[in-house]
Amino acid sequence: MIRVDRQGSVAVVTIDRQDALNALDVATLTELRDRLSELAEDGDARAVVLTGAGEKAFVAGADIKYMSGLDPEQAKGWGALGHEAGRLLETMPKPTIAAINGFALGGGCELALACDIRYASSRAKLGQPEINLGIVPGWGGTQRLARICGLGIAKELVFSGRTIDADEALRIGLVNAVADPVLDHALEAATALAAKSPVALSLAKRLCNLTLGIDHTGGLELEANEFGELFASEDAKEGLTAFVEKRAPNFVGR
Ligand code: DAK
Repeated sequence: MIRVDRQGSVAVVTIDRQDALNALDVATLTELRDRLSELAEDGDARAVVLTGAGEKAFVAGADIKYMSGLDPEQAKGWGALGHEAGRLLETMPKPTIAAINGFALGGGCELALACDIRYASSRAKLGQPEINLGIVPGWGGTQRLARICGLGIAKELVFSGRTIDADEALRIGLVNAVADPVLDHALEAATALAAKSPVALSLAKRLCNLTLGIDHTGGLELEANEFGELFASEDAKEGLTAFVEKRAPNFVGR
């Protein structure tokens, strides 16, 4: 479930599915998209903080069990839903801040990348491990990671699937700061931003986003489409199924 709590004019959105380390299934992701859509229009919410419930995870990714059963068309729909949530975080006319309180892997890292600002707890672990499942990032990771950290770093992380700690995330610019408790830090920053002119802030955000250019949208569309096609491969089925069956995958290259 998704909780939305108000702290003055800051809205704190908490993804709460702790039995799966806040991994996003259809119900949770749909609810997140809907709450973000409401907050985008809500003049009383001047800044939004996104975090995960519990001590362990921000979001441990898209739900692998769900994805293991998808065909290419379903995978495209699943990709589109995640992109809607990401675009809302990226373009809503107010600042969005990720308070990364633990694992931010795969789709979890991608949601954080879609926020304007990222703060991490010293316990946080981040990465794009999709390659280990025989798939690729599908909610903007192949596009946004390069724009935030640079193409060389993005390729290394996406190709290797390596998980990094908070200090490395700070060093490569993936997070803006490491702070404990991270939610307090994010709330303090959000409260300071919420006191600024909403008109100027929304314009500042729109102008900063212009640097993304129209190719960004094209890149996201291409990613969503190509990701869906990948679900026709034996390796994607094998990687996803192997995780569900708790065994090592055997990739055959088809
Ligand atoms: N999905 C489903 N369940 C998950 C999960 C996930 N991503 N991550 C963890 N869980 C579940 C575990 O299965 C386990 O459930 P039970 O077995 O108890 O039922 C429970 O959460 C606790 O996890 P662990 O027992 O594994 O906890 P540990 O502390 O031992 O390990 C871990 C924590 C985060 C290292 C481990 O859980 C892990 O490796 N999780 C998977 C992380 C991962 O690979 N995340 C990336 C997922 S791929 C696209 C759309 C989206 C995406 C791609 C394309 N399109 C359609 C375009 C995104 C892809 C991804 O996010």
